[in-house]
Amino acid sequence: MKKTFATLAMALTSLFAHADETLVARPEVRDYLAATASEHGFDEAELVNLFTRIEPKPHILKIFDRPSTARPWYEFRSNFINKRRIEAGAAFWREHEKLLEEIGNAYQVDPAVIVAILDVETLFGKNTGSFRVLDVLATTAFDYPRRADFFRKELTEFLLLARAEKEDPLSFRGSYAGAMGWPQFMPSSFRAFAVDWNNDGHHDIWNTPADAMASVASYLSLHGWKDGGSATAPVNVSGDRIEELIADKFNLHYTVGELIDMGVAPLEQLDPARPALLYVLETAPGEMKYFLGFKNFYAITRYNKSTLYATAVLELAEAIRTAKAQPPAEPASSAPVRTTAKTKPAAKKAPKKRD
Ligand SMILES: [Ca+2]
Repeated sequence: MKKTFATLAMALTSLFAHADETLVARPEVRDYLAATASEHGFDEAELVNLFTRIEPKPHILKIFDRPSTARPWYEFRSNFINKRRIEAGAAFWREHEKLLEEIGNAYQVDPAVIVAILDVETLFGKNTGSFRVLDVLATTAFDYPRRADFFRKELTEFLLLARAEKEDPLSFRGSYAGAMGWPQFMPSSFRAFAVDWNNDGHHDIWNTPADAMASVASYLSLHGWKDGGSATAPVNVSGDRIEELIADKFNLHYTVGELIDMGVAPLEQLDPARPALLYVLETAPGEMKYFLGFKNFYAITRYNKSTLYATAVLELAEAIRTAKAQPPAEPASSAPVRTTAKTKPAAKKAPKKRD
Protein backbone atom coordinates (compact mmCIF):
# COMPACT_ATOMS: atom_id res chain seq x y z
CA MET A 1 0.00 0.00 0.00
CA LYS A 2 2.70 2.39 1.06
CA LYS A 3 4.44 1.77 -2.22
CA THR A 4 1.27 2.42 -4.17
CA PHE A 5 0.81 5.80 -2.51
CA ALA A 6 4.43 6.70 -3.17
CA THR A 7 4.04 5.76 -6.82
CA LEU A 8 0.85 7.77 -7.07
CA ALA A 9 2.50 10.77 -5.45
CA MET A 10 5.35 10.56 -7.93
CA ALA A 11 2.96 10.34 -10.84
CA LEU A 12 1.11 13.40 -9.58
CA THR A 13 4.34 15.34 -9.15
CA SER A 14 5.28 14.66 -12.75
CA LEU A 15 1.86 15.83 -13.87
CA PHE A 16 2.53 19.22 -12.35
CA ALA A 17 5.15 19.90 -14.93
CA HIS A 18 8.44 21.07 -13.72
CA ALA A 19 8.98 24.67 -14.84
CA ASP A 20 12.34 26.31 -14.53
CA GLU A 21 13.27 29.65 -16.05
CA THR A 22 17.02 29.19 -15.65
CA LEU A 23 17.67 27.84 -19.11
CA VAL A 24 15.41 30.27 -20.98
CA ALA A 25 16.85 33.21 -19.05
CA ARG A 26 20.16 32.71 -20.82
CA PRO A 27 20.59 35.10 -23.75
CA GLU A 28 22.08 32.47 -26.10
CA VAL A 29 19.11 30.20 -25.43
CA ARG A 30 16.65 33.04 -26.08
CA ASP A 31 18.48 33.88 -29.29
CA TYR A 32 18.37 30.26 -30.39
CA LEU A 33 14.65 29.99 -29.66
CA ALA A 34 13.85 33.23 -31.47
CA ALA A 35 15.90 32.20 -34.52
CA THR A 36 14.45 28.68 -34.59
CA ALA A 37 10.90 30.00 -34.25
CA SER A 38 11.30 32.44 -37.11
CA GLU A 39 13.22 30.06 -39.37
CA HIS A 40 10.92 27.07 -38.94
CA GLY A 41 7.58 28.64 -38.10
CA PHE A 42 7.35 27.64 -34.44
CA ASP A 43 5.45 29.78 -31.97
CA GLU A 44 8.25 31.38 -29.94
CA ALA A 45 6.24 31.60 -26.72
CA GLU A 46 5.42 27.89 -27.00
CA LEU A 47 9.07 27.05 -27.52
CA VAL A 48 10.03 29.14 -24.48
CA ASN A 49 7.38 27.40 -22.44
CA LEU A 50 8.61 24.01 -23.62
CA PHE A 51 12.17 24.91 -22.68
CA THR A 52 11.15 25.82 -19.11
CA ARG A 53 10.25 22.16 -18.74
CA ILE A 54 13.69 20.90 -19.72
CA GLU A 55 15.78 19.34 -16.99
CA PRO A 56 19.41 19.81 -18.00
CA LYS A 57 21.63 16.77 -17.51
CA PRO A 58 25.11 18.21 -16.91
CA HIS A 59 26.54 14.87 -15.75
CA ILE A 60 26.33 13.47 -19.30
CA LEU A 61 29.08 15.88 -20.36
CA LYS A 62 31.53 13.84 -18.31
CA ILE A 63 30.73 10.85 -20.52
CA PHE A 64 31.51 12.89 -23.64
CA ASP A 65 34.83 14.00 -22.20
CA ARG A 66 35.95 10.55 -21.18
CA PRO A 67 39.02 9.72 -23.25
CA SER A 68 38.07 7.14 -25.84
CA THR A 69 40.16 4.02 -25.64
CA ALA A 70 40.75 2.55 -29.06
CA ARG A 71 40.73 -1.16 -28.34
CA PRO A 72 42.28 -3.67 -30.73
CA TRP A 73 39.96 -5.91 -32.72
CA TYR A 74 40.88 -9.05 -30.75
CA GLU A 75 39.51 -7.39 -27.59
CA PHE A 76 36.58 -5.61 -29.21
CA ARG A 77 35.29 -8.65 -31.05
CA SER A 78 33.77 -10.68 -28.20
CA ASN A 79 31.44 -7.85 -27.19
CA PHE A 80 29.59 -8.32 -30.46
CA ILE A 81 30.37 -11.74 -31.88
CA ASN A 82 28.99 -13.82 -29.04
CA LYS A 83 26.35 -16.46 -28.40
CA ARG A 84 23.82 -14.06 -26.93
CA ARG A 85 23.80 -11.72 -29.91
CA ILE A 86 23.98 -14.49 -32.50
CA GLU A 87 21.01 -16.34 -30.98
CA ALA A 88 19.01 -13.16 -30.51
CA GLY A 89 19.69 -12.25 -34.14
CA ALA A 90 18.69 -15.64 -35.49
CA ALA A 91 15.49 -15.64 -33.39
CA PHE A 92 14.61 -12.12 -34.53
CA TRP A 93 15.20 -13.02 -38.17
CA ARG A 94 12.97 -16.10 -37.88
CA GLU A 95 10.25 -14.06 -36.21
CA HIS A 96 10.33 -11.35 -38.89
CA GLU A 97 11.41 -13.44 -41.85
CA LYS A 98 8.78 -12.22 -44.29
CA LEU A 99 9.17 -8.54 -43.39
CA LEU A 100 12.93 -8.75 -43.62
CA GLU A 101 12.69 -10.29 -47.04
CA GLU A 102 10.33 -7.55 -48.23
CA ILE A 103 12.45 -4.79 -46.77
CA GLY A 104 15.69 -6.36 -48.03
CA ASN A 105 14.22 -6.54 -51.53
CA ALA A 106 12.82 -3.02 -51.44
CA TYR A 107 16.16 -1.47 -50.48
CA GLN A 108 18.46 -4.10 -51.97
CA VAL A 109 20.14 -4.48 -48.59
CA ASP A 110 21.19 -7.82 -47.08
CA PRO A 111 18.69 -8.71 -44.29
CA ALA A 112 21.55 -10.22 -42.27
CA VAL A 113 23.18 -6.80 -42.02
CA ILE A 114 19.91 -5.10 -41.03
CA VAL A 115 19.52 -7.69 -38.26
CA ALA A 116 23.16 -7.36 -37.17
CA ILE A 117 22.96 -3.57 -36.86
CA LEU A 118 19.79 -3.68 -34.73
CA ASP A 119 21.46 -6.39 -32.68
CA VAL A 120 24.68 -4.40 -32.13
CA GLU A 121 22.92 -1.09 -31.53
CA THR A 122 20.28 -2.06 -28.97
CA LEU A 123 19.79 -5.84 -28.91
CA PHE A 124 16.49 -5.32 -30.74
CA GLY A 125 15.18 -2.53 -28.61
CA LYS A 126 16.32 -3.83 -25.22
CA ASN A 127 18.67 -0.93 -24.67
CA THR A 128 17.47 2.18 -26.43
CA GLY A 129 18.27 4.68 -23.67
CA SER A 130 16.05 6.26 -21.04
CA PHE A 131 17.05 9.92 -21.23
CA ARG A 132 14.53 12.45 -22.44
CA VAL A 133 15.98 13.42 -25.81
CA LEU A 134 15.09 17.07 -25.33
CA ASP A 135 16.94 17.20 -21.99
CA VAL A 136 20.17 15.79 -23.37
CA LEU A 137 20.13 17.77 -26.60
CA ALA A 138 19.48 21.05 -24.79
CA THR A 139 22.32 20.23 -22.39
CA THR A 140 24.80 19.48 -25.14
CA ALA A 141 23.58 22.34 -27.35
CA PHE A 142 24.14 24.98 -24.67
CA ASP A 143 26.66 23.56 -22.19
CA TYR A 144 29.12 21.67 -24.36
CA PRO A 145 30.90 24.37 -26.36
CA ARG A 146 33.20 21.98 -28.20
CA ARG A 147 30.27 20.46 -30.09
CA ALA A 148 27.60 23.10 -29.59
CA ASP A 149 27.12 23.69 -33.33
CA PHE A 150 26.51 20.02 -34.00
CA PHE A 151 24.10 19.60 -31.10
CA ARG A 152 22.18 22.82 -31.79
CA LYS A 153 21.52 21.51 -35.28
CA GLU A 154 20.42 18.19 -33.83
CA LEU A 155 18.19 20.01 -31.35
CA THR A 156 16.49 21.87 -34.20
CA GLU A 157 16.12 18.64 -36.18
CA PHE A 158 14.60 17.09 -33.09
CA LEU A 159 12.03 19.86 -32.67
CA LEU A 160 11.10 19.44 -36.33
CA LEU A 161 10.73 15.68 -36.07
CA ALA A 162 8.59 15.91 -32.93
CA ARG A 163 6.33 18.35 -34.74
CA ALA A 164 6.16 16.11 -37.82
CA GLU A 165 5.37 13.07 -35.67
CA LYS A 166 2.76 15.13 -33.79
CA GLU A 167 4.21 14.07 -30.44
CA ASP A 168 5.16 15.94 -27.29
CA PRO A 169 8.91 16.65 -27.58
CA LEU A 170 9.25 15.68 -23.91
CA SER A 171 7.95 12.20 -24.61
CA PHE A 172 10.93 11.04 -26.73
CA ARG A 173 13.55 8.83 -25.10
CA GLY A 174 17.08 8.07 -26.19
CA SER A 175 20.72 7.66 -25.21
CA TYR A 176 22.79 10.20 -23.28
CA ALA A 177 23.87 11.56 -26.68
CA GLY A 178 20.36 11.84 -28.09
CA ALA A 179 20.45 8.67 -30.22
CA MET A 180 16.98 7.22 -30.54
CA GLY A 181 15.15 3.95 -30.87
CA TRP A 182 16.23 0.52 -32.06
CA PRO A 183 18.63 1.88 -34.70
CA GLN A 184 19.93 4.70 -32.42
CA PHE A 185 19.36 7.46 -34.95
CA MET A 186 20.31 11.02 -34.15
CA PRO A 187 17.50 13.44 -35.04
CA SER A 188 19.12 14.48 -38.35
CA SER A 189 19.40 10.82 -39.39
CA PHE A 190 15.83 10.23 -38.30
CA ARG A 191 14.63 13.08 -40.50
CA ALA A 192 16.67 11.92 -43.47
CA PHE A 193 16.32 8.14 -43.26
CA ALA A 194 13.57 6.96 -40.88
CA VAL A 195 10.83 5.02 -42.65
CA ASP A 196 7.17 4.53 -41.79
CA TRP A 197 7.14 1.02 -43.24
CA ASN A 198 3.79 -0.06 -41.80
CA ASN A 199 2.25 3.17 -43.02
CA ASP A 200 0.50 4.20 -39.82
CA GLY A 201 1.65 7.81 -39.94
CA HIS A 202 4.52 7.35 -37.45
CA HIS A 203 8.19 6.72 -38.08
CA ASP A 204 8.19 4.59 -34.98
CA ILE A 205 11.74 3.34 -34.48
CA TRP A 206 11.03 2.74 -30.77
CA ASN A 207 8.22 0.20 -30.86
CA THR A 208 7.58 -0.87 -34.44
CA PRO A 209 10.20 -3.41 -35.61
CA ALA A 210 9.16 -2.97 -39.26
CA ASP A 211 9.88 0.76 -39.10
CA ALA A 212 13.19 0.12 -37.33
CA MET A 213 14.29 -2.48 -39.91
CA ALA A 214 13.28 -0.36 -42.90
CA SER A 215 14.99 2.69 -41.40
CA VAL A 216 18.31 0.84 -41.17
CA ALA A 217 17.87 -0.45 -44.72
CA SER A 218 17.10 3.04 -45.97
CA TYR A 219 20.16 4.44 -44.19
CA LEU A 220 22.50 1.87 -45.74
CA SER A 221 20.91 2.12 -49.16
CA LEU A 222 21.23 5.90 -49.25
CA HIS A 223 24.86 5.58 -48.19
CA GLY A 224 25.71 3.40 -51.15
CA TRP A 225 24.98 -0.17 -50.09
CA LYS A 226 24.61 -2.40 -53.14
CA ASP A 227 23.75 -6.03 -52.67
CA GLY A 228 26.05 -8.49 -54.30
CA GLY A 229 29.79 -9.00 -54.04
CA SER A 230 31.95 -9.16 -50.96
CA ALA A 231 32.25 -6.26 -48.53
CA THR A 232 35.92 -6.83 -47.76
CA ALA A 233 38.96 -8.71 -49.03
CA PRO A 234 42.27 -9.63 -47.35
CA VAL A 235 45.45 -8.07 -48.70
CA ASN A 236 49.17 -7.85 -48.05
CA VAL A 237 50.85 -4.46 -47.99
CA SER A 238 54.27 -3.02 -48.69
CA GLY A 239 55.82 0.33 -49.55
CA ASP A 240 55.78 3.73 -47.95
CA ARG A 241 52.22 4.85 -48.67
CA ILE A 242 50.42 2.34 -46.46
CA GLU A 243 50.08 4.55 -43.38
CA GLU A 244 48.72 7.36 -45.49
CA LEU A 245 46.15 5.02 -47.05
CA ILE A 246 45.07 3.70 -43.64
CA ALA A 247 44.63 7.23 -42.35
CA ASP A 248 42.18 7.64 -45.24
CA LYS A 249 40.13 4.58 -44.24
CA PHE A 250 36.81 6.44 -44.05
CA ASN A 251 36.92 7.56 -47.68
CA LEU A 252 36.57 5.71 -50.96
CA HIS A 253 39.19 7.78 -52.76
CA TYR A 254 40.83 5.03 -54.80
CA THR A 255 40.12 2.01 -56.94
CA VAL A 256 41.57 -1.43 -56.34
CA GLY A 257 43.91 -0.85 -59.31
CA GLU A 258 45.23 2.41 -57.85
CA LEU A 259 45.72 0.79 -54.45
CA ILE A 260 47.67 -2.05 -56.08
CA ASP A 261 49.98 0.57 -57.63
CA MET A 262 50.51 1.98 -54.13
CA GLY A 263 51.66 -1.29 -52.58
CA VAL A 264 48.45 -3.19 -51.80
CA ALA A 265 48.53 -6.84 -52.89
CA PRO A 266 45.12 -8.58 -52.85
CA LEU A 267 45.16 -12.26 -51.88
CA GLU A 268 42.38 -12.97 -54.36
CA GLN A 269 41.37 -11.81 -57.83
CA LEU A 270 39.59 -8.44 -57.65
CA ASP A 271 38.07 -6.11 -60.21
CA PRO A 272 40.66 -3.29 -60.49
CA ALA A 273 37.93 -0.73 -61.14
CA ARG A 274 36.18 -1.30 -57.81
CA PRO A 275 36.40 1.59 -55.35
CA ALA A 276 38.03 0.47 -52.11
CA LEU A 277 39.63 1.68 -48.89
CA LEU A 278 42.46 0.09 -46.89
CA TYR A 279 42.16 -0.74 -43.20
CA VAL A 280 44.00 -2.81 -40.64
CA LEU A 281 42.87 -4.99 -37.73
CA GLU A 282 44.99 -6.19 -34.84
CA THR A 283 43.69 -9.75 -34.75
CA ALA A 284 45.99 -10.95 -31.95
CA PRO A 285 48.50 -8.99 -29.84
CA GLY A 286 51.00 -7.54 -32.32
CA GLU A 287 49.43 -9.31 -35.28
CA MET A 288 48.20 -6.88 -37.92
CA LYS A 289 45.98 -8.00 -40.79
CA TYR A 290 45.16 -5.75 -43.72
CA PHE A 291 41.94 -5.62 -45.72
CA LEU A 292 40.25 -3.74 -48.48
CA GLY A 293 36.75 -2.50 -47.71
CA PHE A 294 34.37 -1.94 -50.61
CA LYS A 295 31.22 0.16 -50.91
CA ASN A 296 29.20 -1.92 -48.47
CA PHE A 297 31.91 -1.72 -45.83
CA TYR A 298 32.05 2.02 -46.39
CA ALA A 299 28.24 2.28 -46.03
CA ILE A 300 28.43 0.68 -42.58
CA THR A 301 31.13 3.13 -41.51
CA ARG A 302 28.64 5.91 -42.34
CA TYR A 303 26.41 4.38 -39.69
CA ASN A 304 29.21 4.43 -37.16
CA LYS A 305 32.59 5.81 -38.10
CA SER A 306 34.66 2.87 -36.98
CA THR A 307 36.28 0.03 -38.90
CA LEU A 308 35.90 -2.11 -35.78
CA TYR A 309 32.16 -1.45 -35.82
CA ALA A 310 31.84 -2.28 -39.50
CA THR A 311 33.88 -5.45 -39.05
CA ALA A 312 31.71 -6.47 -36.07
CA VAL A 313 28.49 -5.88 -38.02
CA LEU A 314 29.67 -7.90 -41.02
CA GLU A 315 31.02 -10.78 -38.96
CA LEU A 316 27.93 -10.87 -36.75
CA ALA A 317 25.71 -10.82 -39.85
CA GLU A 318 27.44 -13.96 -41.19
CA ALA A 319 27.24 -15.69 -37.80
CA ILE A 320 23.52 -14.88 -37.58
CA ARG A 321 22.94 -16.12 -41.13
CA THR A 322 24.61 -19.42 -40.23
CA ALA A 323 22.70 -19.76 -36.95
CA LYS A 324 19.41 -18.96 -38.63
CA ALA A 325 19.96 -21.74 -41.15
CA GLN A 326 20.24 -24.23 -38.28
CA PRO A 327 17.17 -25.64 -36.51
CA PRO A 328 16.15 -23.10 -33.86
CA ALA A 329 17.48 -23.62 -30.35
CA GLU A 330 14.94 -24.57 -27.71
CA PRO A 331 13.64 -21.30 -26.27
CA ALA A 332 15.23 -20.66 -22.89
CA SER A 333 12.56 -21.01 -20.25
CA SER A 334 12.42 -21.36 -16.50
CA ALA A 335 9.19 -23.35 -16.75
CA PRO A 336 9.52 -27.05 -16.02
CA VAL A 337 9.78 -29.11 -19.16
CA ARG A 338 6.81 -31.43 -19.31
CA THR A 339 6.27 -31.85 -22.99
CA THR A 340 6.52 -35.27 -24.54
CA ALA A 341 5.20 -34.31 -27.93
CA LYS A 342 7.96 -34.42 -30.52
CA THR A 343 5.71 -33.05 -33.19
CA LYS A 344 5.16 -29.74 -31.43
CA PRO A 345 6.43 -26.86 -33.60
CA ALA A 346 9.74 -25.73 -32.17
CA ALA A 347 9.72 -22.03 -32.96
CA LYS A 348 6.64 -20.37 -31.61
CA LYS A 349 6.61 -16.63 -31.62
CA ALA A 350 7.58 -15.23 -28.29
CA PRO A 351 5.17 -12.63 -26.91
CA LYS A 352 6.27 -9.24 -28.15
CA LYS A 353 8.09 -7.25 -25.56
CA ARG A 354 7.03 -3.64 -25.28
CA ASP A 355 8.99 -0.98 -23.52
CA1 LIG B 1 4.96 3.31 -38.71
